[in-house]
Amino acid sequence: MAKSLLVLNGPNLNLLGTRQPEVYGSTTLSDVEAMCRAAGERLGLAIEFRQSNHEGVLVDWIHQAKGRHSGIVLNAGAYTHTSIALMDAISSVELPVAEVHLSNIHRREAFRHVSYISKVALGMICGFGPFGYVMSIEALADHIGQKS
Ligand code: CA2
Repeated sequence: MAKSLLVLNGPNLNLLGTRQPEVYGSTTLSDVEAMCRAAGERLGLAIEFRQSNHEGVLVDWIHQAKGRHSGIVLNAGAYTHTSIALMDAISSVELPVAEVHLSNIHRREAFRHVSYISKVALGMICGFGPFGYVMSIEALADHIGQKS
């Protein structure tokens, strides 16, 4: 069976492409999903793509990834800067996590400079818009030794 990656999106990312295009661009979350699926196909990886506005739901999905997925691409949205629960969930599953942000969080407000996810992620990509998701998938594919 093909290896798979879980692509998880946190709060408000369902609004992508519909509000604040000056900050987050005009690409919708469905467009991002299509880009991830295309990258997965190219690399021979199945992609499961999800979004939730609820912290506990994201925690549950991270737990369930153990044994089902080979890695996680995570844009935790604003929970990035607050959630010890998500950090602990990532530590507990021992799966490689690529943290991704559409915007460059280090060019923005000081409260966005702190990431609890970065403390446990394999690596982090930010500031490249939706292409960051594709880069994250490629980085995880390389990390898990997936050859296309
Ligand atoms: O840059 C990113 O990807 C963020 O994770 C996006 C979060 C933000 O809180 C993080 O600091 C950085 C916000 C996602 C909200 O997305 C929206 C999209 C369109 C309209 C409103 C919100």
